[in-house]
Amino acid sequence: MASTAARSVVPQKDLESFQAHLNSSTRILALLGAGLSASSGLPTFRGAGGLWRTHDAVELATPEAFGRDPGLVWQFYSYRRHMALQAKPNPAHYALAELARKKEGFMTLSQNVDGLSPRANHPPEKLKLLHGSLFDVKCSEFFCKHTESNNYTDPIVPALAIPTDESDPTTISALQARELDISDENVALPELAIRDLPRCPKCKRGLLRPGVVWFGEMLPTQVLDDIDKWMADSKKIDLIMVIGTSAKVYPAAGYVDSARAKGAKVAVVNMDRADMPASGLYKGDWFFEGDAAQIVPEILK
Ligand code: BV8
Repeated sequence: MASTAARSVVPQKDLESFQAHLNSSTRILALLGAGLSASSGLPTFRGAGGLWRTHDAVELATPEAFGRDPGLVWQFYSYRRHMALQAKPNPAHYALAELARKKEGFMTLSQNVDGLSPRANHPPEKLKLLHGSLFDVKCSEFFCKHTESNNYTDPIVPALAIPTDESDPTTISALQARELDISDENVALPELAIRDLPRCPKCKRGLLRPGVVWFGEMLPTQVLDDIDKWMADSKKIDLIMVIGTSAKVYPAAGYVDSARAKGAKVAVVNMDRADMPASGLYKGDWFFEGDAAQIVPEILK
């Protein structure tokens, strides 16, 4: 049976010119956004994915929201932890990890907090998580510096367990009881008492909070320093790939301009050509339109 070569999703001319540049590049940046994980089943941050129940995700991702209603914010993050743990890295996560292993001067800047790049064995020294991780937690008390990394306990406390549909007599055991979709505003959200939320084991006073960077918060200083060091290198930057991001969140999006200022060509991978900022700054030298999970493995092979 003749083998059916995988249908190329990228115009041959663009593919050839991009790959020629990639192969001759030594210093390469990749800026990743939620679109990279869309094919792993995780909703993006804006557009349809940006709403959680009746809340705009951007509004829940703030210290003010946590101060006002820590239970609701924890239910939002516990749901995302649960979904991210059910999801799997897709071929694009693996292709980027592979390139990072092959190319000495490669650095990935990810805005994603879903843990999928680390689970695709992306070399940690070449992966900067600009916005933290759903699987880090830290104390919300300013004076307490308690932090925990790689906390994959799901749910992190019993009160945050995803409610199940006990009314369905067909389920054989509780384990198979259907989980309710609490991202649907028509599904009742369990009431939570503050005492049921995760408490800091160190100072015993503060509530633990998700170890992500909320709007209005500084990005992790160590991450910023590492990137500044990498960027400060006198050598030019040959290429920045801008993958699955609306490039609207700063200072992350600012790295595209910084890379271009150091000579980088820009390759954009996005499902929607219209979604990139209209400003010419993000006019890519290459614009690969479509699903990152399909395009990235193809252009990096
Ligand atoms: C700060 C963690 C200052 C939480 C997130 C200028 C300079 C500095 C700051 C600002 C500035 N202007 C405005 C600000 C403030 C703000 C900001 O940028 N606001 C925006 C809304 C304008 N920035 C901040 O607050 C930052 N902090 O600057 O602090 C400071 C200084 C000193 C002292 C104190 C403070 C902090 C920002 C970090 C916020 N946290 N995440 C959480 O996840 O819950 S950001 C959040 O948005 C996610 O991390 C997400 O990754 C990120 C960006 O979104 P995208 O990844 O791009 O996702 P989006 O849905 O937007 O787009 C998806 C794209 O994929 C689309 O284009 C779509 O077409 C495409 N797509 C979809 N499917 C596919 C696809 N592409 C390919 N394949 C597919 N299948």
